[in-house]
Formats: sequence, C-alpha cells, structure tokens
Amino acid sequence: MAKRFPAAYYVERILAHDRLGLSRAITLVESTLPSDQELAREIIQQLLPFSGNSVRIGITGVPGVGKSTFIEAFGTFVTREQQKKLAVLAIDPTSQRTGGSILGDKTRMETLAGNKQAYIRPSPAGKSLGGVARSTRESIILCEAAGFEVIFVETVGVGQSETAVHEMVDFFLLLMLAGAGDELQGIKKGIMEMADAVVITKADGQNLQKARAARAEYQSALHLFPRTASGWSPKVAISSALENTGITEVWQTIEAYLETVQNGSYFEQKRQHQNLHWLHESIRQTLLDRFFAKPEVKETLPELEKKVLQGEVSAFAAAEELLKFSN
Ligand SMILES: Nc1nc2c(ncn2[C@@H]2O[C@H](COP(=O)(O)OP(=O)(O)OP(=O)(O)O)[C@@H](O)[C@H]2O)c(=O)[nH]1
Ligand SMILES: [Mg+2]
Repeated sequence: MAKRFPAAYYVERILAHDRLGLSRAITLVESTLPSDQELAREIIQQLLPFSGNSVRIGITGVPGVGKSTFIEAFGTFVTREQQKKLAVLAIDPTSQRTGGSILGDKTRMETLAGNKQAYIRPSPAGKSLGGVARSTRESIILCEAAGFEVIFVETVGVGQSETAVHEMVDFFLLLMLAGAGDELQGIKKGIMEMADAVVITKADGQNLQKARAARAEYQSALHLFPRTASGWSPKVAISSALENTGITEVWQTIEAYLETVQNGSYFEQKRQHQNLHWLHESIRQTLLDRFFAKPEVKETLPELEKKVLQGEVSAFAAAEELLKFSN
C-alpha cells in the first residue's frame, strides 16, 4: 500500500493546486479500506468550503459515438480558447468486463493528457456503479478545491450510469450519431429527457448531410418533452471533433444555459437537491455494504439462494429471514 499522510497534507497540497496531492487524495476516495475512507471524509469536510466553483458537465453516449475524440477537441477548446482549468473524470462501472476504463484509452486524448491546464483521471477499475458514482462525486469536490473551473464527467450511455452522472452535474450533454436510429444507439427516452443539449457527432464528409437532418429531427423531438423548471429548452448541435467544427457552439450553448439558470435560483436549487440525493444515496449504499459484509449474511445467503432457486422458499420469505441479521 502506498504511503498515507495526515489529512492536513492533502488539504494543503490541494489548496496549493498541486496535482500529485490531488491524485493521492482521489486514491483515498476510491479506496475501500475503512481507514482510507475515514481520511478521505476528513479531507473532503475540510475542502468543502473551497468547492462548488466550477461548471460540472456530464458527457454521455453509446460506445463509439466519439466521446473520447469529442472530449479531446472540446477540452482543448476549453483550456486553450477559454483559458479554463479542466478536470476530466469518468464513471465506468463496466470496466470490470473490459479490463480497462473509458479514460484508460488515453490514446485518443493525447493532446489533452499532455495539456498542463487539464487533469485526466481514469475511472477506477472493478467497482460497482454505486461505488464509482460516490467516488466520482467526491472527486469533483477535490478537483474544485484544487482550482479546476470546468469538470467533465464522462460515462458510457448504456445503462444506469447516466442517471448517476445526471445527479452530479449542472449540464448534461448527450452525444448521438446521425442515422443510427434510436434503437441502435440504445438511447432510451429517459436519457433524451435528461439532456440539456444533444450533439450529433462526426458531422463531416459524407455524414454532414445526415447530421443536419438528424439535428432537425432531434430538435423537434425534444420540443415534445415537457419543459422543466429550469426554463431552458434543450438544444441540438452538430460537431465534428476531427475537423474541429461545432465546438464553439457547444460551449456557447453551455454559457447560455448557465445564464438562464443562474439568473434565478434554479442553479443553486439543483445543486442542493443533488446534495440531498447523495445523502440518501450514501445512506442506502452504506447500509447495503454493511449488511452484506456481515458474517451471518455471507454465510446464510448462499443457502437461501439455493432454496429460492429450487422453489422451496419464496424470495420474500428468504429476504425476511436474512434481514433478521440487519441490526
Ligand atoms: N469522421 C469522424 N470520425 C470520428 C469523429 N470523432 C470520432 N470519430 C471516430 O469514431 C471512432 C470512435 O471514437 P471514440 O472517440 O473512441 O468514441 P467513444 O465514444 O469514446 O468510444 P468508447 O470509448 O468505446 O465508448 C474512432 O474511430 C474515431 O476516430 C469525428 O468527428 N469524425
Ligand atoms: Mg472513449
């Protein structure tokens, strides 16, 4: 195990905008060791007053839609043109299966990886969605305290992880391919509904016409969704990360959104609601972890599973029996 320092070390290093200190603190946040988690909690508590000063942007889309390439181009724009410090985090609970992580493919983010204004943190491997969502959420706080002004949270649009990301960002960006059909893209209506903007990717060459058509199509589809309390109506843009087009527009859209929601109380309210969401989520997660870590539960669960499979006991009765160990 790597060396551990007192909480003050991490707090000081992070406030001094030191990357190594930040990386070490994120390692604690991702750790499952109780002593590390306690240290992480202490650090976060101390840094909380220095967090919140960033724009948190969620970026999602099915595998191959062009997330990495887009983040590379958009991130370069944010750091170079907008002169903002950018942190890129990832939620990728599928990494157990692929053995890597979505940001592990730094190959497509070479420019950004070598950019002093950018900090890229790959998703921790082999964690459950609940676990990785929690650590990402806490990493956001650490990155903000370390002076990062824009945070990207990337996720693969295949399952539940976009809901988790939606609950931790200010702006939710959905990347889509032209002409692939919603079915093929695995994009459920629920995800479309969460989007503050849709970007049709790879709008270049032969694809440009299709992308334009798709933009019109999605724009009218989005109009059918009920308006949210934000007062914002979702926008559709087209972009080619390869040709570096449409990138400025996406940034302008985000700025327009912020102007809309920061005008009233919506922005703050949304963050407050998200905090409450994470409070409840933490309680649920902690209770579950504690429950399943109990020796009696570990011992009895396999037997009960067998009985349920064989139809000897109902699932409900089995659960009730196991829950006897819950206090
Ligand atoms: N023509 C064109 N191709 C692109 C563009 N952006 C990405 N691609 C290509 O599309 C493929 C997938 O791009 P990625 O950026 O790796 O996509 P991703 O969404 O990160 O994929 P996963 O990491 O597997 O989820 C690559 O072969 C890219 O070169 C673009 O703007 N135009
Ligand atoms: Mg990728």
